[in-house]
Amino acid sequence: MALRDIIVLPDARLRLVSEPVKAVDAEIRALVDDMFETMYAAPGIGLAAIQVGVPRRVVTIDLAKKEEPPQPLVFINPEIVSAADEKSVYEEGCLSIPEYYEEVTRPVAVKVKFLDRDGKAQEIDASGLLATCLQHEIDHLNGVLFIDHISKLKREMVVKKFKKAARRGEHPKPKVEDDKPSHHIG
Ligand code: GNR
Ligand code: NI
Repeated sequence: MALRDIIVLPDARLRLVSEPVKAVDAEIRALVDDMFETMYAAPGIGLAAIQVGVPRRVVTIDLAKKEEPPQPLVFINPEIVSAADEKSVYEEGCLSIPEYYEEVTRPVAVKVKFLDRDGKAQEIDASGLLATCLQHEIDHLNGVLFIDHISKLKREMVVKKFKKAARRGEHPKPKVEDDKPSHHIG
């Protein structure tokens, strides 16, 4: 088990379309173990392999609250089979866009087929936070970020902020909501 580094905006790898897993072997299970360790340490409720720089279709999720026992969920090659017409709004965040949060509208429920960590085909009817999180993670596998679902103005402001932080070699934790013209901060 090892902690892996989480890549952040504007890392171009976040825009890759991840490749399907051909066989759920020891290497994939080691990746899954590292993803859980990294996700719990962050902490986050979900992680896609590309967020640790691995362009494979692997997702980990754990929605258990701090005081509850862990409920680790693994989704390999997940595919949305169907989505509810009804939408829900949730304030999302992303470990690859640290400290930025915005409301995203998505289907309130999705049916997802996937392989489990034994390589066995499974299907799940997800609703609520699990549906939101699964859609957020499956987006990552397709190079899509939650900021792609918000207004262009907000998205461009976030991307600009992270590009500037990267140029300056800053630890990428800008506070986008208190954005001020750069001449005010030097
Ligand atoms: O930790 C996370 N929280 C979260 C909150 C609302 C909607 C989605 C998420 S997933 C996120 C971790 C992450 O970046 N996964 O890709
Ligand atoms: Ni994310």
